[in-house]
Amino acid sequence: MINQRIKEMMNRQIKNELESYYIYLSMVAYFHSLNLDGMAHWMRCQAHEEMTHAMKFFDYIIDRGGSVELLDLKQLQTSWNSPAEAWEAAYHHEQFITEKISELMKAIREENEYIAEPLIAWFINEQVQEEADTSKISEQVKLVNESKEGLLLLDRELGTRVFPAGSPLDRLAYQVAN
Ligand code: OFO
Repeated sequence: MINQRIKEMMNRQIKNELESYYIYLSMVAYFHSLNLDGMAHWMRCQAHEEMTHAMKFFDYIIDRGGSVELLDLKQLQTSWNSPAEAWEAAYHHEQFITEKISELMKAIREENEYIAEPLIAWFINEQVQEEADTSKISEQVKLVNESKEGLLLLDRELGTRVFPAGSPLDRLAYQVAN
């Protein structure tokens, strides 16, 4: 049976992951509005991935005999002043998620809930990647600055991202591919 404190934290983390989904989806719409379809595509993949993250916690709570509680999502930012600002916001958001995952690891150790450690260790590795990706793109967007050619080139490159898993609601697909 899942420890009560860990269950509550994981339910809050489902909300955080769904808010990640929501904010990245909002960025998809923003990038499309600028005709930056490659960036929009990259963020679509990212939003999709965030949904799989939420579902990992969702399924874990159920597997451990706990109850999933879906909390209210807060209204998030829907527009940015520039692509650079949006990418920087994505990077800061990932840093916030890393903080939350680290708090979970700390709590798991305090509560001796070691059975949850592999799941949280997976998320810790994932955050290294997610911070690195968003920080790199954010810096690249700053580098090209006002150059429309540079921005279009970067947009094209980001449009090649491939999301390997199937539906985020398909447990087998996301467990294997993510
Ligand atoms: Fe973007 O991170 Fe989920 O966990």
